Amino acid sequence: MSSNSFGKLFCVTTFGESHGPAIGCVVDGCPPGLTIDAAEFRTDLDRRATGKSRYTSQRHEADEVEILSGVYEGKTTGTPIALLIRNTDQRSKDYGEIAQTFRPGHADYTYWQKYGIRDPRGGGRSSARETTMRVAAAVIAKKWLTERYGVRVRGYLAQIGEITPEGFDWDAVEENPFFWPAAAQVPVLESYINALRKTGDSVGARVNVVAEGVPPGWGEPIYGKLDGDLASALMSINAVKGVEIGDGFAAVTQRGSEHRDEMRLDGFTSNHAGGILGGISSGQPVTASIVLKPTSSILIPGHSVNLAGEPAEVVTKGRHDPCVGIRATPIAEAMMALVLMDHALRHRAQCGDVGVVEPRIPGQSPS
Ligand code: EPS
Repeated sequence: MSSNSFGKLFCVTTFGESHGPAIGCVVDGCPPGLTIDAAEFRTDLDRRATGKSRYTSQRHEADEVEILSGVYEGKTTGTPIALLIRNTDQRSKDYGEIAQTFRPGHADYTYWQKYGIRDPRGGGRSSARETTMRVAAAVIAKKWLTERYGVRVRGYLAQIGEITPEGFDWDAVEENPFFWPAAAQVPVLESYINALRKTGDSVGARVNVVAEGVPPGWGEPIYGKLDGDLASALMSINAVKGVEIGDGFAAVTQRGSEHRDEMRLDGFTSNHAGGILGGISSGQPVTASIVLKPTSSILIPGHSVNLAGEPAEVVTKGRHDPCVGIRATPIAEAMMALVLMDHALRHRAQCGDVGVVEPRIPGQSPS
């Protein structure tokens, strides 16, 4: 299977299946001298993990990272960094029946059509388990971006089903299992998901991600646009069906006089563009939004076909998320950070000598 790597100068390759012995990644191109140790992966891996609240899959993985290479005496050496996480809580018998059928809305059918063989246990390679390694790789990228440029990447759940935030507070986001920015609504979300679980169904969600402190100049026109690479990276997250940069699809009803972000010497007056103009960062916060479809593995019986070419009815057992968007915030942050780090290195390689060009309109610094 190809296309398991992405990034040009900061290149991440992931490997492994949901119910295999381990998942892992190789991060190639990290500059030498970055201090990193295994304990630093804990926070973001826990933010993404299953089983941390009753509103996600109840699979319990320790997600202990082993650093196999590329780090000596606590510092990156510039050589490939290999990270490994052993799978410990697979329950493959849940997938006994699914091995013979295709879950509607899942990658089961397309993997089968493409390869003629598939690992049905836990969805194999198509499982969201793979996103663990994106988050792990991005711990390195986030740290480097913050230390080197003061960049801060963070996200939040911006919609679940019909519910949107009533108010906004970054501090609230990390204080509830939904990454929801309005604390008063958390009980509403809890009842919503509890009721949804009882029906055996699932629901979609929207996650917003913002990178503050990105300097102007990152991104390469024409075929290496920052927004192009960001859209591709975000779209590669399991279950993502839509990506917006800046105002995204809302731009369809806007006028040019409204959408353009006017410039004053003391700053831009708005950020409809999402911090990217002509594929290059403007110095404004880089903003993106993703839509995740409702989880396809649900308890409500659905029509399908089996391997023998007969009609079949599918009910998915196992420990599935009623809404994959609930724990997608760290994954969206990870993809944003990985793309930004790759482009930071690419900009430095080609244009490192250009330096600061005047006039420079101040961007917003991380708050
Ligand atoms: C997933 C199905 C579930 C989730 C899994 C993603 O796996 P299982 O049926 O083996 O419990 O738990 O998520 C993770 C294990 C993870 O770490 O994110 C799927 O079908 O994508």
